[in-house]
This record gives sequence, C-alpha cells and structure tokens, in this order.
Amino acid sequence: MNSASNRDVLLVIDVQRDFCPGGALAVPDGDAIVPRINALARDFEHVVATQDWHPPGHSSFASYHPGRQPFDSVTVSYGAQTLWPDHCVQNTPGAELHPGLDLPHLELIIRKGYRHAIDSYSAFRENDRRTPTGLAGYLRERGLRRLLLCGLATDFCVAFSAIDAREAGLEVRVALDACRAIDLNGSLAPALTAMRDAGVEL
Ligand code: VGL
Ligand code: ZN
Repeated sequence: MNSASNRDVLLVIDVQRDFCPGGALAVPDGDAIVPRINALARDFEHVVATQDWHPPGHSSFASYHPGRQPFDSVTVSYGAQTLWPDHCVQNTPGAELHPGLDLPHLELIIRKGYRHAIDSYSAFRENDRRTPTGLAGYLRERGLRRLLLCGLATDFCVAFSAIDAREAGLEVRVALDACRAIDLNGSLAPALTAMRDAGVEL
C-alpha cells in the first residue's frame, strides 16, 4: 500500500559504507538509519539516491593539501571548504551504498563530487553553487514535486540538498529519525535552523 502520491519521491542521501561506523568518514550511528530508510521506501513509488563519488586525490581531501589535517577549513576558488579524510573514492568498497539498504525500486543514483576541484554536498548543486547535478531537471521532467529526504549527514549533504530543493521550488520534508549528523564544531543546530528558515518541514 502506497501512502505517498506518485508526485512524491524519497531522496536517500549518501548512505555509503564510508559514512557508517568502520568507514573513512564515519557518522556516529550512521548505519542505525538503514532499517528506517528501508521501511520508508516501502511507502514510496519513487526512490532516488545520491552517492558521494570522488576521484583519488580529490581537492576536498586533507591529504591533497600539504600540512593540513582533516576537518581544517581552507579557502578555495568558491570560498570556504572543509577538508575531510579520504572517503568515497570511486570504485572502492567505501563508496558503495550500504549493503543493508533494501531498495529494489531505486530508480536513479545521482553521483556527485566527481570533479577534482569542486566538492558537492548538495544533491542539486556542487559547492561552487553553480554546477548543477541534473537532479532538478530529472524531477521536473518526471513531475516529482514533493521530496522526503533521509540519509547522511544531516548537517552537510542532507541540509544542503533540502535547502537547494526548496530553491528549486519543491515541497521538502526531512525525516530526521532517518538521518544522522556529523555535528562538526556544533554544525547541526545552525543546519536545522537554516532548513527551517528555507521552508523545510522537519
Ligand atoms: C558528506 C562530507 C564530505 C556528506 C560528503 O555526505 O554529508 N560530508 N562529503
Ligand atoms: Zn565527500
């Protein structure tokens, strides 16, 4: 029984091995959301996922910046960029979607962060805030206007995606019980505020 309408889509953000306990950029308790996401997906006709997908030596990796440590912030061409441990490298096990996901009807996987010089938190736009991923066009063409977001991490890729989805004119809800945060230097509280201010239903 589908309670969601055929204009609804479940958008599953970056539920990948590297963002789960044991992974390179583990989000605390990140894998705890997998059963919740599987249950949500059973109510949706349309399910789309994102996959963080970096080339080796990506510019968001601290290892690319001599003398820098993970979680430092640097200034790049498009502004401030947090540096991360090497994670979600293309075609490595860490980049795989979590093996516990049960999404047989997953219809699209949007990969992001594959340009060396630009990181991408949002499912819609890369961190230069200009380069589109194509997701807004896909949703528009398919008549999918209402999003429910879940995944990792609440305060980075989920928040950026939710806010950009509002800007694209979509109705947006975030299932917080199906998300987990990094909370880097208290980043969760302002991310929740920014989502609310953008008209995201939490
Ligand atoms: C993410 C940091 C770096 C995320 C991705 O999925 O929230 N965070 N790359
Ligand atoms: Zn990344």
